[in-house]
Amino acid sequence: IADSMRGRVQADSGTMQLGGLRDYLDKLAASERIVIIGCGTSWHAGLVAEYIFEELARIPVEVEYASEFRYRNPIIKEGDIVIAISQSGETADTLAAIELAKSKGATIFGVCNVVGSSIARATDAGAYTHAGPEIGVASTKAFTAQVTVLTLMALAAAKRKGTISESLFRLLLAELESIPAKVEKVLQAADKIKEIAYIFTYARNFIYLGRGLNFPVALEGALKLKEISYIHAEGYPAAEMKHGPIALIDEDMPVVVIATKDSSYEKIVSNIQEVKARKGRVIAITTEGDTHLPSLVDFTIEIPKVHEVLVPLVSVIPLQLLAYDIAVMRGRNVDQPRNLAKSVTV
Ligand code: F1P
Repeated sequence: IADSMRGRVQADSGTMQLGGLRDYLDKLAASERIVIIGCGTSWHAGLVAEYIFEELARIPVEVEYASEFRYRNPIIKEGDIVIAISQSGETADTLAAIELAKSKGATIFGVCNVVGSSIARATDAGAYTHAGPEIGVASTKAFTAQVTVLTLMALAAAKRKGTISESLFRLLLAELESIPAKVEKVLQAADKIKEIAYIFTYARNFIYLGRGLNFPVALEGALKLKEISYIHAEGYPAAEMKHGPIALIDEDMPVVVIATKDSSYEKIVSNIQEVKARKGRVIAITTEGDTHLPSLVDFTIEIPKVHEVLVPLVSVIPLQLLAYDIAVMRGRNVDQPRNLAKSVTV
């Protein structure tokens, strides 16, 4: 195990420990800017973290594909914190981006699944997700685990900075503990998700829409579908739809909308109305007990109520299942999709 990443992540309602980061928390809290790098699903986890760090700890965050960062001349100053996220810990683009950021004086934090991996060893500090490596190629549990670790980091920074109230801090820690049970609940909707997958097995395109923290989840849902079923899918912030993608909508376009009951609910409902007015077929991820959306959309998949800051941990699950079911129904090898490598080391 890399010395710098020897930490365990634990959350209970009273204490919080990020072992491998503990010595660096002051630095994290004092930072004026955080740059998050990663590829694929790890980049999406970084996008979720951007919302959470900015909301709770009020630290400006930029999120960049490591595969782009490494080939330009990014402005990194001494004192900047770079958080590298990687499931495998071996992604060549992320490793190269770390080396570049290091050469410019940044402190590097890592969030990795694989103990002792190259990325873990290249960082100054970090936390293992302890989710274990993915069995298949496409990242699924890694996303949830990465977002959990990043949320704990943001909470720790927010607590040190005093940008979060004690009551919200405790509420979010308690809510984090309730996530496994809520995920279990979503898994009980597996049969319904299968039925929806059956209807759309041979769709040629999909659009995924979300707002706020559910926007990166929309990107992730689209990526899972592309990776394992080879269906063309695009994710957009719901409000971006009117700036172009709306031209694609007709009765042959399934649109997956993450429409949970949070601060952007009213707005996302109006986005759904825009899609329905153009005959798009809407599959909505809704909050348990929502009686309005089922009358507006074609299909709903309910998830339990979760605090808005933590909603990606639960809202991503039905999208992963939908992609999985469609891929299986199309006869794809979900564990070993064509053209994809478990770790992209070139
Ligand atoms: C990044 C990634 C995965 C994706 C696929 C290819 O890997 O893009 O998100 O599902 O496996 O690699 P990593 O740096 O998170 O290991």
